[in-house]
Amino acid sequence: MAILEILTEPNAVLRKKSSPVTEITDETRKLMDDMLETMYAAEGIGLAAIQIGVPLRMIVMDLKGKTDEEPDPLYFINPEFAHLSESHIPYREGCLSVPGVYNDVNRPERVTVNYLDYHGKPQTLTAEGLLAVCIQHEYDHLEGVLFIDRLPAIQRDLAIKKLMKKQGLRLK
Ligand code: QAP
Ligand code: CO
Repeated sequence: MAILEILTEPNAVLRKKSSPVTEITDETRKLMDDMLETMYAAEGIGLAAIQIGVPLRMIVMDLKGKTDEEPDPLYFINPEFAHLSESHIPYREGCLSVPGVYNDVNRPERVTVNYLDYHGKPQTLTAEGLLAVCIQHEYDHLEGVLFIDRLPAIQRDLAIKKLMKKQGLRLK
C-alpha cells in the first residue's frame, strides 16, 4: 500500500467532475486501499479519488478512523442518491483538501444511496447523522464541489482568506 499526496485548494483538479468506474478490478481495489491508507495517515474520515488526482467516482470512508476502535472502512463506487430528506440540518465540516477550515454546512438530514462496494456488488445504504453528512460531502467531490462552495458568500470569503493565510505561513 502507499500513502499518496492529497491535493489542496486552490487546485483546478478539485473542480473536475469525476467519471463513472466502468470495471472494478484489482487495480481499482489497490487504488481504494491506497486512498484508505492516505486518509488514515492524514487523520481523515472520508476521501474521494479526485483528492489524490484521480477523476473517478470512488470514495473511501471510515468514521472510526480517528478512534482506537477497529477500522471499519466503507467503499463507495459510482454512488447515486435514491432519496434525500426534505429536512436539513447543519453540521460542522472540514476537508482534507481545505486544511484548517471548519464551517457549518446545511444538508439533508437523511439519505439513501445506491452504490457498488469493494467487490463490485450493488448495495443500498440509508444513513443519518455524521454518516449522511460524510457521504454527501464526498459525493460533492465527485461533482467538483467543495464544502466551502456551499457556504454563504461572506463565510466563504472568510474561509478562503483563512486558508490562504495558513498556506502563506506554511511556506515560511
Ligand atoms: C469530510 O473530512 C467530513 O482541516 C471528511 O487539518 C468532515 O476527513 C464529513 C481533516 C466533517 C463530515 C464531517 C481536516 C484533517 C479531515 C482538516 C475530513 C485537517 C485535518 C477532514
Ligand atoms: Co472533502
